[in-house]
Amino acid sequence: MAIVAIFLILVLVLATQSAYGVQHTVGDSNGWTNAGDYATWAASNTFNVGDTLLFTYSGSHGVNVISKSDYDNCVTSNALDSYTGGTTTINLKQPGPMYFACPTFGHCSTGMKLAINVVSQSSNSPTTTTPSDDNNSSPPSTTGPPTQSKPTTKDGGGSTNNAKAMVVGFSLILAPLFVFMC
Ligand SMILES: [Cu+2]
Repeated sequence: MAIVAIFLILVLVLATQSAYGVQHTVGDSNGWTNAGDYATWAASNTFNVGDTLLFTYSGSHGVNVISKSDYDNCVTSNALDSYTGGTTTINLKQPGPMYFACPTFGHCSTGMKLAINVVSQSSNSPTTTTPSDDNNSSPPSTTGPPTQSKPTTKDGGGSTNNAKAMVVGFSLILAPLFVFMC
């Protein structure tokens, strides 16, 4: 019965996350390290308002939220927000660019920095997105069905729909399992 309970909790967690947005694990399975390529990682993700960033890192690292000029110059002493502890979740609350860097000396300059552009998911305000750079020509995501185009500002919610489809799929797999075990 414990296994069933774990499955149900898993489904619940997935369902909750799909309702509140997609969680982007920074660096995917590699996490937040000084060996990552976060420009490439950011380009392969679409960040919508309501999504979250998950930083996972070892004790020698941290996460600072910084300004664009500090990002460009790898200055981490004026952090807007600063996080430590190995697991940091950032809620993407508003559209626009966000900048992060590790405050440990030397890490930002060796690539431990991340710039993302958060886009508005609502279709009724398409003009509020992409304030500065026009980098929306990011390569198609490797996840998701190939027939579905990359969600744009006009066609928001695609990734959320993907997550919902995943939950439905999960449930379809788990339902017979659940019946079988009871
Ligand atoms: Cu670091």
